[in-house]
Amino acid sequence: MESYHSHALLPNPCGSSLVQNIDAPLPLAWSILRQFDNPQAYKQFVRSCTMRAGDGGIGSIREVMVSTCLPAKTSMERLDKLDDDKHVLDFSIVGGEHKLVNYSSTTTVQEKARKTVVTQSYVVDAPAGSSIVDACLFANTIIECNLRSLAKVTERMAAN
Ligand code: A8S
Repeated sequence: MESYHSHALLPNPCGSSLVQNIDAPLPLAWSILRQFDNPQAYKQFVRSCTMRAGDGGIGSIREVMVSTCLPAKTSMERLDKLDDDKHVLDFSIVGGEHKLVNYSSTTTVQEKARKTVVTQSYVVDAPAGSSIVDACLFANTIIECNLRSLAKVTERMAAN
């Protein structure tokens, strides 16, 4: 599983890996996470999402509208990998109005003692005019929120 999180090195990248435990079955967590056309199912800062190419399979492109509270407006994102057997999802940011340059990420889901462990790793380049450390701190904060929200949503569904 760890080999999925080794990203190719970009010119000036930084990256990180975040882990979230979910007290719910893996298939439920994966069913929410795998919907590339519905990121707002758990991503709190996503206002809406429009498919620009494809219907949610590999190569699909979505345009995400970001909440007004953030220093970003839109993000164009491509699904690079979706493996329903190994539970791996890769996507890259290919455009939009925000500061994450050359961002690409891998998310894996694993089962541990009837619970679920989600790991999301990413790489990103330093944006013009702000430091790589700031870019990483920002990305980490968003991803931590997303993963916590995924846990909440999944656990709530499991309880019903
Ligand atoms: C993800 C991870 C991130 C998404 C960030 C880091 C983003 O959607 C938000 C604000 C931005 O400035 C960049 O897995 C961008 O979605 C919430 C629009 C890409």
